[in-house]
Amino acid sequence: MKTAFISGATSGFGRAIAIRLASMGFKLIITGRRKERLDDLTSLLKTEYSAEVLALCFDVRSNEACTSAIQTLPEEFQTIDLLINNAGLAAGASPFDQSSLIDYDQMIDTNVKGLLYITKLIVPKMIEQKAGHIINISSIAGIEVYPNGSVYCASKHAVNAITKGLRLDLIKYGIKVSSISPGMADTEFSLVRYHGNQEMANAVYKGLIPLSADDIADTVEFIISRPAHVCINDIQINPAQQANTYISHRN
Ligand code: NDP
Ligand code: 8X3
Repeated sequence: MKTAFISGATSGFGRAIAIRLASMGFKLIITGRRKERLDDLTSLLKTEYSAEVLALCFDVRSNEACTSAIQTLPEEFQTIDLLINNAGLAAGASPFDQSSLIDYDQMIDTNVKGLLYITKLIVPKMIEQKAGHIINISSIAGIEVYPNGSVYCASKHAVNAITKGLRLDLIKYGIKVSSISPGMADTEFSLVRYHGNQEMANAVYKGLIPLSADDIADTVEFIISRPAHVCINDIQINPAQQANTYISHRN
């Protein structure tokens, strides 16, 4: 039975990926900061899919917290076959001159440094195993920069550089490294970005059908079900009504 580690499984993509992997028979390590959400998901995965689940409640911005969670994994969860680096967020959407340093820190500490902390702890296990697959959840914001999003876009450009670097350095150990770059998807992403303003979050998706979290779970399933000799390097996936980061066709 294979084991997957998913960061940020309390909502959106991470939650949908956890459910999909449980349905495929994976053992799961799910993480996030909201304990109640982790508890709810754990019981759903156990009841509906008879999955073996380990829930770890910690903030990926703290290397100490990442280290103590990952270095004390129970024996039966120590072999990690699949790492999904998903925890992340956008904080704010304003022109550079009006944007906030607090938001910058949150995005860079979560999307870039958090991803590095987790990966740095799990890669040595994969090297020992001489096998593993890392899937980084990037964004179309990692491909094109859009107005009012310079630091979020920078964080996802960094994720793409890390993905490419990991692929170069880990190829000799038989470790695959992939990324998924989604466009607009209806999760809690916009609510978080607009600091809880539901009206502004709804406006993001007005007049178009955004991606769903299940679309991203489908993409993960596709990537991991390729034959052993195939590595999907990156998949960019958009709503049909979104051409790129700044051109959408709204009803
Ligand atoms: P959600 O807000 O629904 O989910 C984000 C997840 O990340 C939550 O589980 C949250 O858990 C976790 N998370 C955030 N900060 C931290 C932290 N400091 N420590 C631990 N966990 C954290 O958004 P999405 O599902 O949409 O986002 C998932 C990923 O997809 C992100 O990397 C995002 O940038 C990316 N993305 C999203 C797109 C979209 O349009 N929705 C498009 C392209 C990429 P908790 O709050 O419990 O800690
Ligand atoms: C989130 C999607 O539209 O901000 O990564 O690029 S978007």
